[in-house]
Amino acid sequence: MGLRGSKQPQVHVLLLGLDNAGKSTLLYKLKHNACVTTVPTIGFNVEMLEARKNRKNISLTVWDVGGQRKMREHWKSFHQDAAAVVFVVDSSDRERLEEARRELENTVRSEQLSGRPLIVLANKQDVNGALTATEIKERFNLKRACPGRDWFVQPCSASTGFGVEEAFRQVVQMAKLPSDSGAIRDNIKETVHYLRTNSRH
Ligand code: G3D
Ligand code: MG
Repeated sequence: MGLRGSKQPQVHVLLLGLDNAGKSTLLYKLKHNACVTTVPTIGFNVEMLEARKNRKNISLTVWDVGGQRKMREHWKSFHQDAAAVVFVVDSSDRERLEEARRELENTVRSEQLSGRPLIVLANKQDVNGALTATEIKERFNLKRACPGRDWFVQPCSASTGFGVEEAFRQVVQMAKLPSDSGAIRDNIKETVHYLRTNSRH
């Protein structure tokens, strides 16, 4: 079914975080819980998921564009349409925690993403010695980093599924519905087309 034919609101969500944080695993888990349509991976992963918000069915398009760092500049208008940002952290990787913090800082500083709700996933909670959600919140100093923005830290394990549904519900609850969903539908189609023609890997 073409995207254009769908009447329900479409929102898109960016799935960000360092490599190895668990983004693809999380997307796979979500897909098996709630997937409607999938688009093949072409240097990035994208899944469409169904949800209910404000007593309406909505379509959530979750974009995992981790491998597309070099194309970031091309994503500006696309970022402007993001209903929410999900930032996945490997809570068991203390060595890269500072790198993750810096990456998150860059993300929240991005003008295109200003004011977008932020859901930080403290992933890999199944690993012994993983930092808790509270520890991540404190290490990342989220209170200070996120003035004027809704944010939430959810502990989860993309491998076991612990916390994944809660994370998804939180994303749906915090995502901002677009006032003009038609514009976003077109944008998704254009973006997929753009990535298909420009992906080099
Ligand atoms: P990315 O897409 O963010 O780069 P991936 O990360 O989803 O590819 O995951 C990177 C590695 O972390 C994978 O291991 C994956 O199985 C593992 N992983 C993801 N989420 C969890 C989790 O919640 N707990 C644990 N223990 N491992 C997790 P491999 O070994 O396949 O590279
Ligand atoms: Mg990946």
